[in-house]
Amino acid sequence: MRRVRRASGALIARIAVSLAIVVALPHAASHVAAAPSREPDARTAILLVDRNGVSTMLPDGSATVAVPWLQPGDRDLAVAPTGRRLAFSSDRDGNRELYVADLVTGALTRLTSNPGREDVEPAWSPDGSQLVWAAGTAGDHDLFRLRVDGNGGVVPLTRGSADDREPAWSPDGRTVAFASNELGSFDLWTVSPRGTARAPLVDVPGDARAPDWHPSGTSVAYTGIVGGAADVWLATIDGSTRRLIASPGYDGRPDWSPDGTSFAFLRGRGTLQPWSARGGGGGAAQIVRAPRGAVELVFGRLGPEIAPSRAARLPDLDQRAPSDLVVRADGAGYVLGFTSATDNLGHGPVWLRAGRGSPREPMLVTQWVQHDGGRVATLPGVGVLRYELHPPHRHWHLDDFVRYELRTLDGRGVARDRKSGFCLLDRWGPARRVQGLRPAQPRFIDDCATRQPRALRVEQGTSVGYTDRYPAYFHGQDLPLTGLPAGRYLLVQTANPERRLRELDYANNVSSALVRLSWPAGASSAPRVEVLRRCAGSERCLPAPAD
Ligand SMILES: [Ca+2]
Ligand SMILES: [Ca+2]
Ligand SMILES: [Ca+2]
Ligand SMILES: [Ca+2]
Ligand SMILES: [Zn+2]
Repeated sequence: MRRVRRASGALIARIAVSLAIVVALPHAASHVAAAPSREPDARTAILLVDRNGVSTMLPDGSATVAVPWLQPGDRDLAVAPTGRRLAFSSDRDGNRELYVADLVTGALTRLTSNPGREDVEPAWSPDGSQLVWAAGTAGDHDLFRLRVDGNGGVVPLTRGSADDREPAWSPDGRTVAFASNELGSFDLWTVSPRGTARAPLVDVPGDARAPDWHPSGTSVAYTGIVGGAADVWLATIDGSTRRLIASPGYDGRPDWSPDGTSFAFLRGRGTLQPWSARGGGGGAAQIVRAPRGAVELVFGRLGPEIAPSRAARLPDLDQRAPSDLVVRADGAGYVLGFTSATDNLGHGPVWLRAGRGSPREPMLVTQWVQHDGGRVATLPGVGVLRYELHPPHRHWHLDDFVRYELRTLDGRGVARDRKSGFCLLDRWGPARRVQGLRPAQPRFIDDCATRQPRALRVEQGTSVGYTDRYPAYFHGQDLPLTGLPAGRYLLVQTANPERRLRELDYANNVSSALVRLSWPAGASSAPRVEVLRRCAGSERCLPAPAD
């Protein structure tokens, strides 16, 4: 087993975080960070996985917010009983492996390194020190156990040709329930955490998958497939089974709330939606309408740093499709310029306060998140401001607020922007009109501390309903074309690319344009760039079949 902090996951380590509540503050505060006071208690929340990533919400579906350090394709989420850590599986390093995220710092640890097999479905021990999980290849998995601190090695719990899947550690710690096809079809089994005493849990009708222990330890809810119908069933350890929830479509993947009074499950035909019901199966209701469908749904007790909050007014950057593409000569070659516009369509401002102790130190940025009632939460370590010496700027820039790339249609990068800097202000104009969005009074009308290279405090940001619009060539905002073969390319613009700034959602941060590059008068004369399509909300603005 290897433990790796991913190099390319540097962003993760930097998403530090105390979204802790601090005192109400005056509008023009003269200090940058008041001492945050932690909210001590964790809150019950739901984590929803869809094809764009992971979001959290309150159990009633309100206050949905994206989790910055999880990516599309991450799944099998399991929140530690202690609330501080999240285990999951991901193929972000090329093969599906287990990871643990620290929910306070966002720091990731990879727990497995088995390129020849998938490592999936982690389940916590009740004390939060160990995981059991399933590892193997299609049709043949086995269960294993490890200590999350890396001591003690890996202990196999099952072996043989059966497909052993979806382990769930019992609340008293004594046994692990799982699904296995050892007797032909999938049934519920148990094994001790030492790998002994493998035995059927109960005799179930039909097939059984995905068991989840009730916190009392006296029953498991599971997906039962009987006569082709997938429904949520309950098996008690005294040997009885009964159907808890049924509908004509799929009902399955039950997950008990931490207090055992309700469970979440997935329901639907084709596209699945998040539902919950009371413990006995009554009161079934859809939690929220998930526009992209739901892949997975789990309960967890989350600390205030990551728990959703109805009071937090987070921003939501929305990158408009690239516009105003224009080619010009640059030294001996040619570059492509374009306009970039990033709207804030969220519930609160992008609000950045930077500070330092002396002019010799770096200007470190903290994100401030406004809460209803005037309180503010702080998120330190979200970036660095740099004083820009070149006219007409001569003020403080945030690097890497939007990233620009030219890619081939199969996604290979062929050109990146030079380091683009940004001064976020409300002066660049209104965001595009969106129903229900009420633009705020503009509050960021300064000029990023112009001609103050020795400044100790700089505030910048974007109010709700405003945009950060940068025209072609504005901040070195162009991409080199010289030497690129004629053909079709994607111009991709990504706001907040490292996800250092906390937002409501990240799926709308990317936009792209499909362009055709040609060299009508040869490689030593100006090329031509023609826009074929423009797409907001997608980095893959691919040709329509007719193109
Ligand atoms: Ca693996
Ligand atoms: Ca096996
Ligand atoms: Ca059903
Ligand atoms: Ca966004
Ligand atoms: Zn500037």
